[in-house]
Amino acid sequence: MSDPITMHQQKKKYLVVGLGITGLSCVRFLKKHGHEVTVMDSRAHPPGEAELKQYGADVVLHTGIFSDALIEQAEEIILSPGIPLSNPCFQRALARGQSIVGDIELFCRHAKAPIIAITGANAKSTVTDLMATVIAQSGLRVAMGGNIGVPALDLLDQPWPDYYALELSSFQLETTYSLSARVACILNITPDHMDRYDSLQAYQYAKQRIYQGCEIAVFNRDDLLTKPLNAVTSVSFTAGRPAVGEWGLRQQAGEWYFAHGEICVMPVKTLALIGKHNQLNALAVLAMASALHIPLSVLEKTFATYPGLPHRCQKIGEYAEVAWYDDSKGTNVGATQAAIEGLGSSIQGRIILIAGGVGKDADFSLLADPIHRYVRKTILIGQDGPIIAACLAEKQFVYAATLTEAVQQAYRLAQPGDAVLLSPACASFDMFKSFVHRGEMFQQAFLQLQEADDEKKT
Ligand code: UMA
Repeated sequence: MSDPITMHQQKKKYLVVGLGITGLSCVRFLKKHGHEVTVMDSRAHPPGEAELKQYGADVVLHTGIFSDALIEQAEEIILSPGIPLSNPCFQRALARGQSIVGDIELFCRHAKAPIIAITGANAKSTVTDLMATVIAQSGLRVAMGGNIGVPALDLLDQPWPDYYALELSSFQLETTYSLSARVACILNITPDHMDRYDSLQAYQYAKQRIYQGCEIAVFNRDDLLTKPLNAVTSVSFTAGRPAVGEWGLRQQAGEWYFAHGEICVMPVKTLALIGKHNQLNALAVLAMASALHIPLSVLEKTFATYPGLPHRCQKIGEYAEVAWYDDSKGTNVGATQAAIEGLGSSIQGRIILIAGGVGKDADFSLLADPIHRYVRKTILIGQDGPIIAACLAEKQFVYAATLTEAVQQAYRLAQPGDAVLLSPACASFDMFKSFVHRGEMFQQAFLQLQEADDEKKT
């Protein structure tokens, strides 16, 4: 199975730390190139244990406490993103002068096409996917991966594309040194993963590594933490009026436009995705795509049809003049607030909201105002439905025992021009396996409702 060693190198002794999907992709890649690989994972039975066997008996897996002795033997250590570099074993290895890199660094050393790199605390999957769709629609070949779920090294098994579109997490960026992206973008930086970083600044510094060696940096003018800390050619976007050379929003004759400097380039209503947050996402894509000289006509066509990622304010259909949206990924109050405000301000009627589940001690009173402004009725499900109810007036909500019952009630309560929105503001595991499962059940119940209704009519 081994290809000749092509990695500007000879056979080397690697230690792969972590056997999740990243670790497995590293083993696959290194073995394919004829290297010697040992694996170490702190878990007794890491997820990749069974699959590892197919890479040969010589790939030994060590589980349990990380061993300094094993680390010392390695010529290079490949660290999975879930393991912090701050772990004392790896700090000792660095002090000894050992090289510790991540899968993205390995990828960058071998990738033969320019990289579009995207990070942010929120929306990085949507922007990466939209950007990849724009590139594909322009007739170029694109391979997408990274934190979005396809390990970057797996992309090297595909024919060379014209561009790689990578979603990168701060964890991945910590161990990446040779990114040198054609375009690198930080969408936003708000506190996240504070169990891993000492401060917001430490998190910001990890994210800022995306700009290292890039040709063009794209940043969010409304979020100064995203602004490159070092001198680099940059383009910014803003939800406000854009300055010369910048991307933003302008109003002309009562209509809102995506604008470049003073020029209105496309009506905002072209974008099928709803909400202010998605307008910012589109502006980031406009900034990146224009840096790649992709024609506006391609962006217009893609924006008009791009449906978004599943379960993120995804329009799943229209029935009886009511639009239905699956925002099962709305697992916290902030996400549901954004979904209600984004959808509420863009429809003629009002929202029938389905919410509830495992509330994780959140402050649901923050939902009272958007619900008051945009929601006709809230249908509460799940374990913490009553906690949400406590923040609402009695006439504002009803309970449903199951999601299917909630869907049926929503259908009865909705009026033409309204929208039904599943955005639970809660985790799903009281009733479902995951937010994906919850979204799928919602979509299934919506289909069944239409079938049952159509049968009645015939
Ligand atoms: N772990 C141990 N001991 C080990 C190794 C791992 O306890 O020895 C734990 C980690 O602490 C972590 C979990 O196992 O909780 C998974 O870690 P991993 O590095 O093995 O993860 P992978 O399966 O390789 O998945 C990773 C990303 N996961 C993380 O960064 C935690 C995936 O992003 C990514 O899709 C995948 O690589 C491919 O690039 C997920 C994620 O949650 C979606 N990312 C975070 C986010 O988006 O906020 C950063």
